[in-house]
Amino acid sequence: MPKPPLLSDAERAALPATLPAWHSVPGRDAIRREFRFADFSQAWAFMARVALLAEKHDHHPDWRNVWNRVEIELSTHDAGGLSARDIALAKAIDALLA
Ligand code: H2B
Repeated sequence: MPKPPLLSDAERAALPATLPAWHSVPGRDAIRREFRFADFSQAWAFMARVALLAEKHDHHPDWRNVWNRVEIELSTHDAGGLSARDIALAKAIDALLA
């Protein structure tokens, strides 16, 4: 895939409205969201669904799981920062829980 452009200032300014649950990451051009579930089994089931989404998007999260908690960070490695691919994947992840 060709290297995607980084988000414009206008696209960045729209982020709090379009992805209110996601926050910027200090020191990295990325967005992150933390999820909490009832237990590990539910967290892992969610991760399995995100993994399938990531494959479909050919775009993969940087993430961490501690028992019932899943932390997801999105950034486009190929572009060295946030691109439309991160926004698309974040929206698709949010839609899993809607
Ligand atoms: N995921 C993320 N987060 N950033 C990328 O730049 C990226 C990816 N690139 N998944 C894709 C895969 C690339 O490495 C493959 C070759 O398409």
